[in-house]
Amino acid sequence: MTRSILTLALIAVLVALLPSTARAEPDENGIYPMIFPVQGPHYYSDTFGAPRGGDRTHAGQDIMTYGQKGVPVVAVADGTVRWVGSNCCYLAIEHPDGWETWYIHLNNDTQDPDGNYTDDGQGWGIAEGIETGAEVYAGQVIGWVGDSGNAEWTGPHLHFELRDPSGTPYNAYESLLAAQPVPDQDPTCPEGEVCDVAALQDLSGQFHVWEELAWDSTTDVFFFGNPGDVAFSGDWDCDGVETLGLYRQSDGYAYLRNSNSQGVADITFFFGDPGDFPVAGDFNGDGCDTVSIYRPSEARFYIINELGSNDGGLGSAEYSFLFGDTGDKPFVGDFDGDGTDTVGLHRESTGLVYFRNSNDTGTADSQFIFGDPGDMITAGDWDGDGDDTVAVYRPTDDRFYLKNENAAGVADVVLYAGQRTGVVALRP
Ligand SMILES: [Ca+2]
Ligand SMILES: [Ca+2]
Ligand SMILES: [Ca+2]
Ligand SMILES: [Ca+2]
Repeated sequence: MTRSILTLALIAVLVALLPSTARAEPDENGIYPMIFPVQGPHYYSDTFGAPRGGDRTHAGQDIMTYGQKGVPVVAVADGTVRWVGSNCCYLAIEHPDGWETWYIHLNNDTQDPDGNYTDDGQGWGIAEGIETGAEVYAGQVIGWVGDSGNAEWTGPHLHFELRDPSGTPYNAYESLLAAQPVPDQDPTCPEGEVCDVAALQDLSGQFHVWEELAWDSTTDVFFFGNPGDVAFSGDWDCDGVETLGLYRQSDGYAYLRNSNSQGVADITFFFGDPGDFPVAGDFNGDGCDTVSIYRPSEARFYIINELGSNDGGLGSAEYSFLFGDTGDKPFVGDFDGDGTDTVGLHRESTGLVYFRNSNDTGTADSQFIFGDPGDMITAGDWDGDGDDTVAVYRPTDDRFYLKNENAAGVADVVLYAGQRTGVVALRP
């Protein structure tokens, strides 16, 4: 029950098989693609440009919430917080295309245990961690509707502005009408099931492990190894918990750890040739994962059912077989749920995924296209039904796309993951 792997080159996106929300500009109809900012009952009419006293005109849209304070406000697109008001409560987000969205009159009142607000201006309606420079993703809660600033004597509402890269306000009315809801928030893993989650590696050598694969789920973050180490995962001590392993090309060693936490490796051994990929899994169905080898220059897998130890070598392969094409990246999974892991390959240039359900030479038992060129693949049992299915991390929009069956088509779940360099599945 494991899988590899990691990855290297980040190829520019060529084909958009799946919709991406990360990079945007108004389309040919003038609509800026976004998530709707207010997550609750609301109404609004087009008040852009309406007179507001003196020579002021209304630069945004007022999204009213029927008198309710505390309605969640989300970032409409990925971006970086550009500024937060020094007195509560307003902020701006800059998006990767240079456009900005402004969120004004967020809540500044205090709430009692019954949920009622006292109009005292003593609250803080900006979400934790939302400060200048913070990265946010489309649909992330950034604050709550209120009546702060010059809206104290009006009904609670969000004054929402969209500004082009020159800073000029842009009428967001049509874009709001066309805005999307926050993506499905159901966890991938049904209640009571045991499921795999994803661990994503970043440039600093930290791993981010989701507690569950769900929207807004928190991650456990810890250092393991060095930046650039190739990550894989497996159950090295046969206790049912899958943990990380690393292959360090610079010294040729594999470093395995038995807990998903910061610390030194529990098991180290010499791995092999610099060009080899580690592939980890339970290739003989004995309940223990081991590290085997894919040698791209030969398109050959070398299966080894024992771990190396004590800085020794990996031991000779029990058997080997040809599968795949030079340049394809290996991954591992129990694709048919029979308790034995087998190998698959991913062609990052095209998104082709193909695998076998037995560890021997032959044609693929399944093949399909999933994801965009440049995506990084892994496989895990995301829904706890016993079979491993594919998922990709997409460097072009920082998202994790998973499927619960091994077939072409759109992802079953899409989660924001942040800027990462590699992905593996594991069972915490
Ligand atoms: Ca274990
Ligand atoms: Ca085994
Ligand atoms: Ca299997
Ligand atoms: Ca499954």
